[in-house]
Formats: sequence, structure tokens, C-alpha cells
Amino acid sequence: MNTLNIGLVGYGFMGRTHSNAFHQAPRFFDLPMRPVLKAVCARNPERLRTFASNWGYESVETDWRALVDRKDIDLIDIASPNDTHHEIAIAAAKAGKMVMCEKPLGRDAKEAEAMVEAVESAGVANSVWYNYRRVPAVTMLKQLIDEGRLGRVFHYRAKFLQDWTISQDLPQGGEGLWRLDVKVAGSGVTGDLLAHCIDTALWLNGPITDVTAMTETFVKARKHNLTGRIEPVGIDDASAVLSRFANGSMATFEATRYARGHKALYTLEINGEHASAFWDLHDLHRIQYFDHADEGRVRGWRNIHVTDGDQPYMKRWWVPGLQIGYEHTFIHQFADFCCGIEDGTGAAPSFRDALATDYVTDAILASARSGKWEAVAS
Ligand code: SOE
Repeated sequence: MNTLNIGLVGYGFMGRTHSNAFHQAPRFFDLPMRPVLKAVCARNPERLRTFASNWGYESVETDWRALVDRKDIDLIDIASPNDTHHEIAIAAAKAGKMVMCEKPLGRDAKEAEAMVEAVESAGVANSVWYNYRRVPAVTMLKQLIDEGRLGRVFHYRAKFLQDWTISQDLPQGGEGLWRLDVKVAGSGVTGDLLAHCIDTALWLNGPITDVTAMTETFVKARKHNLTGRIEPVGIDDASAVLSRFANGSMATFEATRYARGHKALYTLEINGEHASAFWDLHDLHRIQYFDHADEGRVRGWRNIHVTDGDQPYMKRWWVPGLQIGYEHTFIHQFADFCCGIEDGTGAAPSFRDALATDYVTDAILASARSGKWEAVAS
């Protein structure tokens, strides 16, 4: 069996989710190649060694360029902060490596366009880790929609709520807090949390054509960890969006880090002519499903527990009725990526698919600035 030699950049939260996927995917899925955790790259040598030994990486690098230059690496996986995605992905593609990249693809669509151009002209397999597509219940929802069970779609509604940045004393910048630093992150909740809602929406319900949005920055200045100074905050703390889809349906999207009590509440609902469906990350195995074709007397919201062998991904796991979790979404994506390598595609969302999300988030931020409806580029 061929091997797939992986070089990971970044050892934070996402470095862990990806490393776990590299280990678990071949144990539960029939992969056409054997993943080898060849090298991990980050800046702090001591922490790097601890991470490498904990996750079983064969070697370490402290400069991503050295990693990209290595002849024994097939796949560069980018799990470092957003401002690094663009340069690393382009260099990796030029070096002929396959590339997987954390979301969002670029800090804006301009960066993402260059990344798409790089992987497509190099002809290398690529994928962006919008992991929620591979919650089995969400994948099944996609199947139900594609089978036409919902009929014409009227409404799409999604929100992603957190509360971890409410304190005025929370600094911005540096490790663990780069998401608050606009130069590193590109934007705030729009590129971070809302981007998940947009990726799923584009996948389930097709292209978004127009948006109008408001954003707010509730805390205007924070101490910057790298300079020690109080600096203006450039990110959006909250984002509220109305949008139109090409299929004629309309949507509302909301993302915030100021919804006290909510840690990661991602919910979505889709209302069609024949049926409606609702999904909630906190109850990720379930789809609430209403089918108007049911006999009137017993018609109502079904609560479908997506754990059975004929439901997406589940025959690979335990026995019907037993649940899996958040980390499995990354395992599914990596397994799909390995299976997609042979035809040169990798796994959706590709860089090009993820560029579409960046076009929508750019239009949202533009609309928040202009106060007008903005057309989404394509
Ligand atoms: C932010 O707190 C964050 O970690 C996002 O960056 C992830 O993409 C999301 O899945 C969970 O929340």
C-alpha cells in the first residue's frame, strides 16, 4: 500500500483535531493509502517536541519553508493562523504538494483567489476543513435535499453563537487570541463562525447572490499581547445578515461571540414546500424533520437519530444507536480526502468551493460598511 506522508503546520486546537483524524481515519475507513505523520512544524521548539511526541510525528521543523521543501512530504496541512494560509498554500502547491487548509481559506477573497489559482495550476488535490458538512446528520440532510424531498426551498436560517470575548479585559493578539487581531484573522466572527454557516448553506442550498448586513464591534480597544499597548479592535464581534439565494429562497444568518451562555451553538433550519428540517450542533446526531406528506392525524416533527448503518458514515462506527462526536467530522473529511486523491480532487469543499464562501463573507463585510445590498462575486 502507498503511503501519504503528511507535514502539518500548526499545533493548536486545529492541529490536534487534524492529527487525531490522521490517526483514526485508517482504523475505521478503507483508505487507498496509509497516512504517515511525517513532520509537524511550529515556532516554539519545546512545545513542538511535546506535540510531536504526543501525536506521533516522526520529525519536527521550525520553518514552514523547510517543511515545504522536503522531498519526503506529500501533503501539507495548514492548521496555523489565518494570515499564514495564503503564503504556505501557494508555496506548497508550487512544490507539487497536495494541500489541506483550515477555514477560512484566505483572510479575504483576494488571498483565496491566488490560492485557488496555485492549487489548480499545479493540479494538486486540495480541501478546506469546513468540518460541519461531515456531521452525519448534516450529510444526510444534504441527501434529503438532493432527493427533492423538501421541494422548492423558501427559507434558510442559520446562526453560530459563542460568548468567549465578552470581557473587556481579554487581550487581543498572540497565541490563542489571534482571532481577535484583524491583521491575523482578516475579520472577526464573519470569517470565523459565520463562514461555517455560509459554507453549509452554499452546499445545501446553492449559490448566494446578494447580501445586506450589519456588524458591530462591542469592545473598541483591547490590550495587544504582542505590543503590550491598548490598540483599536478591528474585528467584527457580531454579524447579522439577510441574503438571497439563486434558487429564489431567502436567508437570515447570525454569528456572535457576545451571546452570553452560548459556547458553540450552531443551528440551521431549512423550510421547503414539502418539508422542513432543523439541525443543532449541541444535539448533532439528530435532524428534526417535518414532512407535510405524512398523514394529517399523525403529522408532526420527527426526531431522527442519525446513528444507523444506512445513514452517512455510521456503518464505519459502532452499532446503531451509539453516537459519535465533533472529532469524527475531521476523520470523515480526511478519509474522504484520501479516497479522492486518486482522481486528483481530494475532498469537498475544494479551495474553489471555499473561495465562494470568502466571496460571500467579503460581500457581508462590504455591506456592513456601505449600509447597502451588495452583490456576491462569483
Ligand atoms: C472559534 O472559537 C472556533 O474555534 C472556530 O474557529 C471553529 O472553526 C469553530 O468550529 C469553533 O469555534
